[in-house]
Amino acid sequence: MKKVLLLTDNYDLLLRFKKLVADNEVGDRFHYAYSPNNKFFRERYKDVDWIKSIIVKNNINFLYTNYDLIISLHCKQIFPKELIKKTRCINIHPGLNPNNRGWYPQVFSIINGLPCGATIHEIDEELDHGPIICQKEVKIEMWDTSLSAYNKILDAEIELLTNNFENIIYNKYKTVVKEDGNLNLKKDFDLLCEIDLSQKDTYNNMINKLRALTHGKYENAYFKDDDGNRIFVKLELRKE
Ligand code: 0FX
Repeated sequence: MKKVLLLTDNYDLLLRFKKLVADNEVGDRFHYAYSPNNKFFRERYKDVDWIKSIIVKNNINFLYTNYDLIISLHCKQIFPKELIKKTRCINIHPGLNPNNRGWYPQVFSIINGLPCGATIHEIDEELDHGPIICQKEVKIEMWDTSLSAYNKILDAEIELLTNNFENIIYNKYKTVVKEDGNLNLKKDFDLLCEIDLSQKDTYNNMINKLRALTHGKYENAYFKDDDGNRIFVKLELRKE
């Protein structure tokens, strides 16, 4: 039996995934890797052997020769066609496919009202697309920001992994194919961030936009002052 490779660029999820592997006593089957342009991982793991950086597109032969399952847990690299044809690749995605596939699903769900959640699916040639293994919807409340919604989604991802761990590793699941849905890219997120102060809209839409762009330390939403400087905006919401 070949090994399983977990590819991730998310530190919190890596720690939670490792605990799952330990709980299931399958540590000897797993290898770990991250993307070389991930500065945080590069610094943190420069002196260890158990996790390495890898450029997926440059290592296709190595990957399919050594692994019969590759799991992307928020890995920022696109898996090449040749790799996904030769070995089983699955993606843990922070969105409820096929709604708002792609970049930051909860941001777009807060704005367009489409359902949000977590999906585990086989990787095909399109982004966040492919036969669905399991998924869980997460309810976004009126007082959620992008950050609070995102935290619930990460919990849902871990719950799905916990409940389907063995089935995923041993390829004992049935998949469901859904319609294509919609896709948002990084450029769509960047476009959302500039606020046009002269735009007229309902309070509902304006609050939704600002809470969708409120995510902890990140400076997303902004307007420009008379000198062209960006003034960043965040929204604080508190339920009584
Ligand atoms: O890793 P990830 O949680 O997810 C992203 C994509 O949304 C996902 O579809 C893809 N499968 C995965 C590989 O990459 O993204 P992140 O860790 O860069 O950001 C997490 C959240 O932080 C994001 O949902 C929104 C927020 N954020 C992030 C950045 C970099 C912001 O609000 N502003 C930012 O500038």
